Amino acid sequence: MNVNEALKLYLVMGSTNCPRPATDIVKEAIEGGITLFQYREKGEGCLKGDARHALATDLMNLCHGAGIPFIVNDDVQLALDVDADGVHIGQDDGSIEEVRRRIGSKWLGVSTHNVEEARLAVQAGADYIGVGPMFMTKTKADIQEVQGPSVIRMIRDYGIDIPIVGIGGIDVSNMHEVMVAGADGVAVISAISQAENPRASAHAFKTRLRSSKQTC
Ligand code: 3NM
Repeated sequence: MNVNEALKLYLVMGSTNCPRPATDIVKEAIEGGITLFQYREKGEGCLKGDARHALATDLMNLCHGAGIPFIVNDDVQLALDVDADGVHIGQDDGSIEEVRRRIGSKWLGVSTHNVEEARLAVQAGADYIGVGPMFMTKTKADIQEVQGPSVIRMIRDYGIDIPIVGIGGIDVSNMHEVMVAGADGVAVISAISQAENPRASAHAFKTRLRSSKQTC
């Protein structure tokens, strides 16, 4: 699968984002049509050690059973241990070049917030960049200032053409703005992981994405 195809509907989550078992949520989200998954085990009460490894393996098996690539957030060693498809890192997670060296040809995603960070991520060998926060979010406390989808437009206007996924406060009602700004897809945590019906939520995103594509 191409990276830009996979980025269309990117579910990001770990056990702390879920009101129910993470495996149930991911199973339902897969049925609803997510195209990529990132295991992001963070925050108070997050799993560590064997439990973290076990959940990563269970979620990766669910994803791979459905042909969906499995990415690990930050934890390069875990990604290598379970043989994930890729790693996603933030600006404070060490050198991008060093992570690239460790993971070889696995996919590498980097969180960016402006043109300069995007430029450096591309130069260091990222396969895709996340750009956020698109909108206000309650899910991540230490977010940068919300600049909205226009940051993606600025990054595209600068000439950066690698796959881009928008993140932060995205729901079905505002995702179109992210797509028309030049994103290949949307990354969401709460809109799917905390939805009453994750399957229906993912399905609604997919339906909206199809109509966005026609107008992009
Ligand atoms: N990164 P939700 S915003 C993990 O701006 C993350 O880089 C962000 O959660 C960034 O979809 C964010 O629930 C949280 O708003 C996204």
